[in-house]
Amino acid sequence: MELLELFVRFRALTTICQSKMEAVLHTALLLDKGDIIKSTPAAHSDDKTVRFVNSILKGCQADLVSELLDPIRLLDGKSFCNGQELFEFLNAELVKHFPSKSDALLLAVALLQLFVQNNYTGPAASSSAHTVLHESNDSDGKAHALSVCLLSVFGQPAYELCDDAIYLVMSIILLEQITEQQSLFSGGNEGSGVVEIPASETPALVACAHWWRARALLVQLSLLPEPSGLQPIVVSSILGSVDLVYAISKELPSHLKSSLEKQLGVIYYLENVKCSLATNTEHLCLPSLTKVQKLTGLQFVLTGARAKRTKYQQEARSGLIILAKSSPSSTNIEDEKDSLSPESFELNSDVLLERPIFQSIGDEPIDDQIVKRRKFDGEAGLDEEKLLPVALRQEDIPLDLRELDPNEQPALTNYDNAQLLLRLYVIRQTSPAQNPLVEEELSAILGRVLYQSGKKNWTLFSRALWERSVVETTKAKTIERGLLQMQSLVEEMEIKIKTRMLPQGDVNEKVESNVRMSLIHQLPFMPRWSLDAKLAEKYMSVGILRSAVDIYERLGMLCEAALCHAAVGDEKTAESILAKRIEDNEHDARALSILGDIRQDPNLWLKSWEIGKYVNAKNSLARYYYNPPSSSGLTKDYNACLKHLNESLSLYPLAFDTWYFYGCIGLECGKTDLAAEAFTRCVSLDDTHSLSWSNLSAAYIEQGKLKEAHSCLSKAIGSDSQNNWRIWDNFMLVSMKLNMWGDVLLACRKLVEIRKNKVGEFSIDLPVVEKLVELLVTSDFPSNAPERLSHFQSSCMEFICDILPTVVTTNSRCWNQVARVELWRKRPWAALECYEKEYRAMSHNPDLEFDEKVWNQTVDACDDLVAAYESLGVMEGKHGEGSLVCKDWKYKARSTIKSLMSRGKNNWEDSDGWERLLEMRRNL
Ligand SMILES: *[C@@H]1O[C@H](CO)[C@@H](O)[C@H](O)[C@H]1NC(C)=O
Ligand SMILES: *[C@@H]1O[C@H](CO)[C@@H](O)[C@H](O)[C@H]1NC(C)=O
Ligand SMILES: *[C@@H]1O[C@H](CO)[C@@H](O)[C@H](O)[C@H]1NC(C)=O
Ligand SMILES: *[C@@H]1O[C@H](CO)[C@@H](O)[C@H](O)[C@H]1NC(C)=O
Ligand SMILES: CC(=O)N[C@H]1CO[C@H](CO)[C@@H](O)[C@@H]1O
Ligand SMILES: CC(=O)N[C@H]1CO[C@H](CO)[C@@H](O)[C@@H]1O
Repeated sequence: MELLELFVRFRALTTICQSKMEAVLHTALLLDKGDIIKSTPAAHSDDKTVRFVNSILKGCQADLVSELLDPIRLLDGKSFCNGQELFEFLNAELVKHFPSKSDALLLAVALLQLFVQNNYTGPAASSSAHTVLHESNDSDGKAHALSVCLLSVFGQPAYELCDDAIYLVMSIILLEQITEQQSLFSGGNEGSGVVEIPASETPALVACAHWWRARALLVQLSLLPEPSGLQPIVVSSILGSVDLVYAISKELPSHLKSSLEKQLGVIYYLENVKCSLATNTEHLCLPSLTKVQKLTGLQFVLTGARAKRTKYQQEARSGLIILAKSSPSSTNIEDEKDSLSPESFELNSDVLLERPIFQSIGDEPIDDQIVKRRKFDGEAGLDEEKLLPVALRQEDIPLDLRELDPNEQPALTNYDNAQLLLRLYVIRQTSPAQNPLVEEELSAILGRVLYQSGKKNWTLFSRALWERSVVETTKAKTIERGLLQMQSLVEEMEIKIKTRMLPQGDVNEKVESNVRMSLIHQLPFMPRWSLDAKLAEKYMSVGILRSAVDIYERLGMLCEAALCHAAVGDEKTAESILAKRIEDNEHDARALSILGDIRQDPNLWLKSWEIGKYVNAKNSLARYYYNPPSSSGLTKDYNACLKHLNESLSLYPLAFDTWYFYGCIGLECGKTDLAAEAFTRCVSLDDTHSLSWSNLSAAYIEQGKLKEAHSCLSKAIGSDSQNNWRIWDNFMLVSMKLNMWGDVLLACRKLVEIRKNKVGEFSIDLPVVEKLVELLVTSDFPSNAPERLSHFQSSCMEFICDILPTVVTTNSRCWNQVARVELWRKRPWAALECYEKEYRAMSHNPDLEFDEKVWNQTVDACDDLVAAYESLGVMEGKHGEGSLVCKDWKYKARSTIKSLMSRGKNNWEDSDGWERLLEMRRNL
């Protein structure tokens, strides 16, 4: 009896350990860290799971896949008519052969990693899926073609020339089974796709499977020309809540829990950013980047520096530098796989790399534009919650960073390098293209990643080199060098030659694949063909059509090749390439739609939508009906346009541009509910888009919701780095309707600031100024000013009395307002100056002698001035008791009238104005 009880207890104990052990193993796998397992005593290497996990971590996924799949001869003697058949077969067979979730998960991971190895990082495994799965020799790669079909989404074919697509399909199917989610391959794409992973109810193993599924779907997305379908939504929801981490960490043994939870948190946030980048929702990244930075303790700052760029350059120029330092505690967590460190190599190879030598740091003025772009408020200190915190002055640089040697900055941890690179991608994706200042910032980031002491990490280093050459191609001076670098990197990564630029791992293929796979799920995927495609794009951008087309044709990217021809006006060739493509593959909805774009033929778009639900076909249709070509005989059709956009958005709601267009049309045709909904979606995708905020407010104004409109406009001006005066104008009008005079004043001031250089005194909104002055002068001027002035009073005074006089010239209504405020401030001498200035400006007008209107106005101004002399002259002057504003006011008034009369004598002696001047002189 006792013995039995003991036995039961023991079993319970071991199963708990088993499940904890499993959580540890899978955490190690997610983190790509073998040492975690070694540090866990319960892990016996004879355990099957431990062995499998270890072989994936060592980069032997190809062996593992062969070991598990070779014996079952999955495709032996099988044939399939279409993708669905293949899917159903795999769906049934895989669960039959791998009923245990744990085994299934390991197989899924191995398959995914093998697919990535074969197409993204290399070197390719020696045996192909064809062999491993025992596909019959005469089937002619049918399984691959059908797999590509399955991976295609909404009419966009997945990249056809990728290797072993069936591995990815199998991996995704297994992961869908373990997580018990509806398969995205099953055709019926009902449901929202949103995945919920409550931390307490989801077993760690299942949470890991969700995580790997997100990774697998991101791989799938990287095979498509544009993000589309439910995949982005599924991935964003899996990687959308940190509960994913807690679901796993709750099962970790206590001695490892906090450290592993933190590391999982780091990769979770990194992958969250990667996901936003991949689904074009990059505006949502900043909070996650901030979290990673807090977790790893990275300190960094962008600041000015003097540097010599090449050894031939004599003088140092000012430039930008990133100072960065990893936290000492996170350096310990990360083990460096010493044995795998690449051989050291020379970075200063003349042609390819030149390392800047920094001289002084932090006392260089930073270009105004950078400061402005970052909306840095000019005050001291450092706002850390920015994509790139900027230190304007040396004293703003945190102490730790100020002490760094700029030419020998310490190695950063891999995660810190990765987060810097992700920031680079986010900045690039959210900034206007070809902006030289942005390129400078990007170069500074890349410089920091490339030039650091210590070992180089293959993934990070090759990525940084690649991005650096991409940046070089955007500058006229370095474009050729950039293209050269890109070419040689493409070659190096493609063919395994011994090279100069990239660190080489061990010659052993497995070890090398392992090194190259590290961090692959934390950085945006860069499949082999995308490097070539990028090079082609660059060739195209500098007008080297032939090279670009050659590359695209070699890559089998025929739509892109056609677009190149179309871009240089050779539509005939473009059409014939596309027509041929459609003939060969009638399911290519994207090709059909692009052909439609070239021919402006609605039927092609309709067909594209019909066969593949290709979203851009709907967008093209909408544009077409919004602005039909005159040859079509059609007129603008709002309803058709809205209907097409509605269908496009129902299918793919993450498309910012489409929502924006939808909303603008809604505003245009008076559908304000629709417009409000559309712009609300826009700002939820990018809450820094001031035009969307402004348009959303326009919809609210139409609906009479002024409060809402006002708060939208506050957001709009908060992120209006372009100084769009219309937004400020709207803000002013709405604030006025709500009697929010502080905001009215703010906007009125801003409008003058923005527009004075263009339109001078017309930047002043007179009725508003008059209203503001009215408000001001009806309050009491406090006796002991300036201390007791309210904010509104002092700001309004500053605006009217200090700013306006620098902008107004002849507008007497405006001068009157200034004078009014000066009087209110008990400064009659200053009020008198206003009339003098006004009159001086008027009387300098050369038209005075020909244009009676000008003459009349000048007489008016003279009248005002004379009246002012009369009423203000005798008041107490600025020097206090005993002094006068203008002692000889009578003399001045007379001579003013006299000089005007002498100028008008020739032309205006009989005019009414002349009479008035005589009258004035008599009255003095
Ligand atoms: C397929 O071809 C290879 C070599 O071409 C041959 O070794 C193998 O036996 C063939 N397999 C089948 C099932 O015919
Ligand atoms: C590169 O970084 C990854 C991730 O931390 C690490 O596993 C790998 O060992 C590093 N490689 C080298 C050569 O340092
Ligand atoms: C499309 O129209 C339907 C019916 O009017 C509406 O329910 C739906 O919300 C609209 N979809 C979008 C994305 O606006
Ligand atoms: C100038 O003012 C007089 C009245 O003071 C008026 O009769 C005349 O039309 C005005 N001339 C112009 C061009 O405005
Ligand atoms: C189409 C393509 O670029 N396929 C590549 C996938 O990756 C392997 C290397 O691992 C290349 O050999 C293939 O050419
Ligand atoms: C009222 C308003 O601000 N409408 C704007 C909405 O956005 C479009 C496109 O940017 C502008 O042209 C409209 O003026």
